Amino acid sequence: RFSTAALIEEPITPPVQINHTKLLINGQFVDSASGKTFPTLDPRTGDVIAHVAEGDAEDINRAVSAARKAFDEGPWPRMTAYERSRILLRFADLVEKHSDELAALEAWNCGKPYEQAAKSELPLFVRLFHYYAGWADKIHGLTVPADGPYDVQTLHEPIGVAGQIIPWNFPLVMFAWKVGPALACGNTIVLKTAEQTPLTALYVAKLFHEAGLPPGVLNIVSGFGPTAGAALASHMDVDKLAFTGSTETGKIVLELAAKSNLKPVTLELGGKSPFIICEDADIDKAVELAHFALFFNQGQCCCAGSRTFVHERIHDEFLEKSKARAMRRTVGDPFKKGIEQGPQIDTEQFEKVLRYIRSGIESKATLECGGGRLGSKGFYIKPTVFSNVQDDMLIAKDEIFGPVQSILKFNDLGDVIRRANATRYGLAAGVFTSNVDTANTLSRALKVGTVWVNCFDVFDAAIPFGGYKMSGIGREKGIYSLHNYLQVKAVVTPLKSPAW
Ligand code: TXE
Repeated sequence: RFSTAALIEEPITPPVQINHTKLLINGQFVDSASGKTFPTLDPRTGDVIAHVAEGDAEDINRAVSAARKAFDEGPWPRMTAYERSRILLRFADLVEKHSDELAALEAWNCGKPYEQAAKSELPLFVRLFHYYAGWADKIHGLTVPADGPYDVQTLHEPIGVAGQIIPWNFPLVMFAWKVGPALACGNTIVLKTAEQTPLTALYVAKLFHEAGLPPGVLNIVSGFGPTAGAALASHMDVDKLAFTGSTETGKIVLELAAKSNLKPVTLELGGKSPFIICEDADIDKAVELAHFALFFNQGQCCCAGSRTFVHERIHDEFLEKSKARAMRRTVGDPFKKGIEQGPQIDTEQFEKVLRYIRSGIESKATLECGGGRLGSKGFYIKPTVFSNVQDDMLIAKDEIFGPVQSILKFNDLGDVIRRANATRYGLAAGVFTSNVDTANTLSRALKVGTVWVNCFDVFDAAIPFGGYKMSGIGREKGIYSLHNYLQVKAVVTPLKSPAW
C-alpha cells in the first residue's frame, strides 16, 4: 500500500521566489563569461524551475582571482579572529531569519520533504556556523620545548584560496560543512555547487554579504563537473581542494590536484554502510531505525545504512515488520504535510536506482515490496525492500543511492564483522544491541569513520565525519576540519640567555 497518485499528481506551488541565478564573484552577481545558462529542474515534474548562469573555466579563473586578491590584500585574513567570528554569527542569524524560504527552496530544487529541510537541515546549518564562529578566536599554535637554546613557536595560518566542490543531496548542509571551517580559519573560497542544485547556495551567499563578509571571500560558481569542477581542481592558484561526491569523481579530482600544483585534497565519497541488528535488539525500535537509516532523504545519503544485517533468530519477524513499515511510508509532493519521501533528484539517479532494482530481481534476491516508479511524472520511486540478499550481489556491493533496502541474515558476531568489513567502502555503520560488550566489540572491529550505536545519522557540528578506505580522505566537522584549512609554520629563534 503506497500513497496514492493524488499525493504527487498536482504539485503545490512552493512558497518562495527565486531571486538569484547568476554567479557570485567578488561580491557581485554576474553573468557567466560565455553568457551561457542551464536549466535547473523540479524533481517532482522534471519541469524547469529557472535558468542559471553556467560557469566554466573562464569563470573559475575570475572567481579564483577574486579569492586570491581577497586573501592576499583584503581584510579577511587580517581581521581579528573575533571580528571574523562576529560575521559568521551574524550570517547564521540571517539564515535563521530566512529559514522558511530557504527550506522551501531546498525542497523545491532537491525534491526533499519541506518538513525535513525546515526541521532538520536548516537548524543543522545554523548550528554549524555557530560552532565554527566559536572556533574562530580559539585557533592558535604552540610553544615547543625543543632541544638547544631556541624559542620555538608554531603559527597556525590559513592556507589561502580553498576550492570546494559539493553534491546535490544536501546542498545547504554540504555548503556549511565546507564553508564554515574554511572561513573560521581565515581562508577565502571558490565553491562550485552541483549542477542539479545551484539555488540555495546563491541565496545564502547573498546573506553572507549582508552580514558583512568582504567581497571576494566567498565566490560561488554554478556549473558542471567536467568544465567548472575540473577547472577548479586543476587550478594552479587554488591552495586546497575539498570535494564531496562519488568515489569515481573523487579519483579524478585527486589526480587533477596532483597533476597541477599538488594542492592538498580532502574527499568525502560514497559508502555501503552496514546496519547490524543483534539478536538482543528491541525489534520494533530496530525496524524503525533501520528504515530511517536507509530511506532518509530518498535513500540519497552517502552513509545510508544500505546493508541491513539481521541476526538469524530475529530475522523473520524483523523482515515482516520492515516490509510493513516500508509499505506505510508516505511518498508524495515534498510540500504536502506528513510526507516522508519525495522524488529522486533527476532522471539519471532515477534510472540508476531502477537498474539496481532490476539487478536485485535478476540475481534472485526476493522483492518484498516496491520495485518500480510511483506515478507517471517526476522521479518518484516506491520504497523497496529486498530479502535473501547475498554478499556477492550487486545490490549488496554498490552504492544504489535510492529507497532500496537490502536485508541480509547473519549468525554470529565474527561472521557479521567479516562481512560488514568486506567492502571497498568504510564510511559509517549502525549497530543495534542492548549489550554494551557487543556494542564495544563491533564499534572497534568495524573499519568505518563513524559508528552509530542504537542511533543513526546524528550529524552534530562537533562530531567528525569521513571515511576509511575508498570512502574518502580526511574528516569534516568538529575540531578535525580545522586542520584541513590551516598551515602549520614553525618559527625558531635563538635564545640569547638560555640559562636564565
Ligand atoms: O556524482 P559526482 P553524481 C554518489 C551516488 C550517486 C553517484 C553519482 O552513488 O549515485 O555518486 O552522482 C562534480 N571534476 N554520490 O554524478 O559526479 C559535480 O559537478 C570536478 C555520493 O552527482 O561525483 C558535483 O558538483 N568536479 C555523494 C560533484 O562533483 C566534478 C553525493 C558530485 O558529482 C567532475 C553525490 C570532474 N570531472 C553522489 N565531475 C556523497 N558522498 O554524499 C563531476 N564533478
